[in-house]
Amino acid sequence: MQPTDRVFVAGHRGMVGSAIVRRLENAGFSDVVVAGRDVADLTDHVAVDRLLAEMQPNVVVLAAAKVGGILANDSYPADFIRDNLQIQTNVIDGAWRHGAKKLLFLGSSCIYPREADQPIHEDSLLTGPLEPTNQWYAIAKIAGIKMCQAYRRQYGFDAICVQPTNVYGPGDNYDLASSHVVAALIRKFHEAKINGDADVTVWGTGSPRREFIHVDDLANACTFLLDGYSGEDNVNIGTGQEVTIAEFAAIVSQVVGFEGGIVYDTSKPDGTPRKLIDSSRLAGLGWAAGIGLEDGLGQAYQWFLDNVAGKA
Ligand code: GFB
Repeated sequence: MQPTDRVFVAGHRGMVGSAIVRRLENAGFSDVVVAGRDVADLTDHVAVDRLLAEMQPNVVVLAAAKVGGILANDSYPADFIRDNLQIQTNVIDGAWRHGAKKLLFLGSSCIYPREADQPIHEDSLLTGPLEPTNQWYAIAKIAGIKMCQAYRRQYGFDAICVQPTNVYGPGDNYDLASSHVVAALIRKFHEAKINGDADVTVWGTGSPRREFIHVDDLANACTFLLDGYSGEDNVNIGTGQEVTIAEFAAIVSQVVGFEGGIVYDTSKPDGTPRKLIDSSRLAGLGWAAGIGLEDGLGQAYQWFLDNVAGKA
């Protein structure tokens, strides 16, 4: 990938897409192109075909997806499988047909079997049953990976696939019904501090383990791979650090400055017990995450204060 390439970032309004746009612009890319839903609904193949015919990107980053936390995934299975299959099919096929030379597809660590050996190596894909709460989203993402691999084999299209671990950072979704745990707990601890509440309710038992990556690290890894990686094998993107949800809640409480207690709502699902991904393939290529969890959470909390807190 060259700074003169026209790079289409699909999903530029989302947390990951917007971080990739920032990263490309900071790296001197002068022809980064985007299209909001008002310009092209990515679930509509006619609209996507027209968009890519006009845009003629050299490189496509597919960061557009219907995403959400554990409850949203569990509550809207049809939306998650349909929207994601449509978006990725339209964009991958359209990118190839309109002459893009490279595409990066963002998957998710939930594509791996629920009981996969830890840390989860890329080769665990399709070796066992999925976590039920997010199987619909996972199946769509697995189909996207297989589509990239098929286009690479049959058409020689340089489509690469990455699997980030759980992502957080500026631009996250803070709606408690659809957010992931990081945004949810920043919001809950902040509001409890402001309201003087005695405690904060955390879903599940607190025992699941998660690995979190700051979105700026993820964007950095994506541009690193666009520059230097071309292969059929998936690449995991993680930090190698995991925490239990209980440990994580204690860290968020401290970052936010909440001094009350934590209670657990065990009527809510825990989801996958553990999903530490094995990022040694990426490390072998020469990349490592640079943002520690507490620093990253401090930045995320500041973004929340500047952009979300106190706003309707
Ligand atoms: O981030 P999260 O929603 O998704 O939840 P997953 C992670 C863990 O945090 C679960 C717990 O064990 C939740 O029960 N948790 C505790 C909470 N309190 C809260 C809360 O207030 N809100 C939320 N949302 N969680 C998602 C998948 O799984 O991970 C997606 O559903 C995607 O498909 C994404 O793969 C990366 O880590 O469980």
